[in-house]
Amino acid sequence: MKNIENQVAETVNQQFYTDVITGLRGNPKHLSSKYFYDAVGDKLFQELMSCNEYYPTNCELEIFSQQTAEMAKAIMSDGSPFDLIELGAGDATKSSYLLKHLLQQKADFNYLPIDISDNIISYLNMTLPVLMPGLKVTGLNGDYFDMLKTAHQASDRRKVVMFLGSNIGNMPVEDALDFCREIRKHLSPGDQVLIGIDLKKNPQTVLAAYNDKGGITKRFNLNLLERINKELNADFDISAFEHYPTYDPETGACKSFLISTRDQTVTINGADTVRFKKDEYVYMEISQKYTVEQADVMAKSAGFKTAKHLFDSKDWFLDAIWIAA
Ligand code: AVI
Repeated sequence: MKNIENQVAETVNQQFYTDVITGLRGNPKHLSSKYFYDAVGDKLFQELMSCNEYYPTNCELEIFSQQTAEMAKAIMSDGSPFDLIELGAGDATKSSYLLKHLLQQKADFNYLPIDISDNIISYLNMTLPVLMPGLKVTGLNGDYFDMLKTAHQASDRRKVVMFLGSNIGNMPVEDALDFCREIRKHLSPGDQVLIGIDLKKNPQTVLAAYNDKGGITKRFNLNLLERINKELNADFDISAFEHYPTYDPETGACKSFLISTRDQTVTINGADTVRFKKDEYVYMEISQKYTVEQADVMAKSAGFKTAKHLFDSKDWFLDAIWIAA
């Protein structure tokens, strides 16, 4: 067993190494924000979610806590039994409001959180049934689409797939559409998607959320260099990189970069060298913002019909319910 676990860990590490080398040898240099989330990154993201400037979490929490009944009614649909699947469930704080309400309504459903972290899945499998007696939880640990396939094969109940937190924003627009199309492929007509999408708003508000005064977002980005140092035996001088967030209100693309403050050479894995020119940038992350119309177009292009829009009181964030056509 240990051997298999070691092999899996090695494969994951090999992928990380390949992605980092490919990204830093690319033109322009880039790193993937999916690697932000090691133990330190998870903690920094938690901190970020409760800082003043980072609004998306609170907006979506407001929707889940204040419009629970409306959301639940749409999801319960004709009252037939269903599987409620959550992609990237995290600690399920937001979904807990919905789960509690569905239990009170005596809805017939199973909750299937999917996450690539086995720690998160074990935690949810253990804690949720204690916190919400009567809740049927089957956590699935693995790749989103592999696990969606597993869920599809395991039961013929209708499916409701949740993808919250504007995680869809961490993909460029074309990839986001492909992702939604891929979800659609794993569903049957009438199945639903509940998706959280951050909306275009005052550009200063967006930019401030990714440039918080306390410097948490900066540390969140720089932590990926620390992670490369630790896990891939590299020698990044963290103090020689600056955080540079941007927001383009025309395209809705909010992007983060790290800028090299001097000419420098970094060694990775003891042998691979990467040169940085003074002022050269590394593209780190996109957090795409949409208009409501763009969200509707994405739904339609991916094979869904928009059934409902739920907004927070500032109209900054959208939770949309789509039905597979
Ligand atoms: C997880 N994701 C939706 C966050 C976002 O807003 O793009 C990650 C993040 N990056 C910087 N701040 C938050």
